[in-house]
Amino acid sequence: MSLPEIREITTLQAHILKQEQRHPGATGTLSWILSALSISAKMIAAQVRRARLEDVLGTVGQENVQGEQQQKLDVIANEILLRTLGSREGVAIVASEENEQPVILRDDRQGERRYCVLFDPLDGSSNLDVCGGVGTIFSILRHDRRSEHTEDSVLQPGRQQVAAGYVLYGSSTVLVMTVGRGVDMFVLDPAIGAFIHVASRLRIPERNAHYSVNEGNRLSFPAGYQRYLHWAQEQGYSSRYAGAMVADLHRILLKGGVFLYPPTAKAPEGKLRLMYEANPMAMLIEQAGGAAICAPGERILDRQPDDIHQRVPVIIGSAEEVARVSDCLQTEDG
Ligand code: P6P
Repeated sequence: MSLPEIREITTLQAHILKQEQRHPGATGTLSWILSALSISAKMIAAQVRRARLEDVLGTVGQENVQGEQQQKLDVIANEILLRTLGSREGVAIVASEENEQPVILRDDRQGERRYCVLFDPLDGSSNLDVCGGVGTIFSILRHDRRSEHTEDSVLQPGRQQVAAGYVLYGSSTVLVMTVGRGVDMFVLDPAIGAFIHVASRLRIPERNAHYSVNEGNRLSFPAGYQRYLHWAQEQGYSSRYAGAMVADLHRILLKGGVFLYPPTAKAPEGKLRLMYEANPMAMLIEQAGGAAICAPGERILDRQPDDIHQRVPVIIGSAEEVARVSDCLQTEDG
């Protein structure tokens, strides 16, 4: 797959500053937040790379708010993000998969613009023990001072995001992000400790005979999803599933296809969290020319949240592939 060619060597830091200079009214607040996320990614990458050596793998023996076994690195990654973002004046609220409630850092009603940063610190962390891909997902919203309760400022639909991205700790450490003007990709060069810009204006292929779903849940999928999987297998589609949304969607961003997490018996609303998994990934894929829905005719980015940890069904990927799934969901039982 040929990526849009990059001619000059630019680091993530330089790219952030270049984007800021394009907006004369920019205060630099968002740049500082993106810089904090970059530092966090480097620190988490260093931890992930040495996990087995420093025996930080495995669980801490307690569950997180999701009722999932917390991996030691979940806790470490969460602490890194809370501390780097906490030092940025422009951050009003942070919300994490690992924290039951949003953390209010600055609650002033006047003053310069501030932001809310939501994140899944280590998505797919159960892959750590087997050296599988894991990732950090982040979403940035403007802080809404009009909220009656400060913490409700984070309950905005995904279309309000000002930036979104992920870091994939895989065979290399890749950071993919958007500030609403296309999708850029960076790769960490561990020799110099910098993210190097490798692609801009990324476009997801319009089609690819490839789907990504946990087939183990298939018997409890709603009929429309069963219809789609039957059709895809009759067409000879390939199936790939890493068990980490970031790893699966990075593959689909670069090669095309569709990622599904339907409602299941265990997760009737779907498993993935709207605010810090589905929304940021939906913004990225739409910015790359793809589609992201939670039901036929309903964009994920239009779903109005009422709880920071709410879950949502997810159909994300190439526009043509998402449309095929949507058609199968709408076909009457017949
Ligand atoms: P399952 C990881 O736990 C995660 O939140 C996503 O990253 C991933 O896509 C999904 O859950 C995997 O869930 O039920 O297939 O193991």
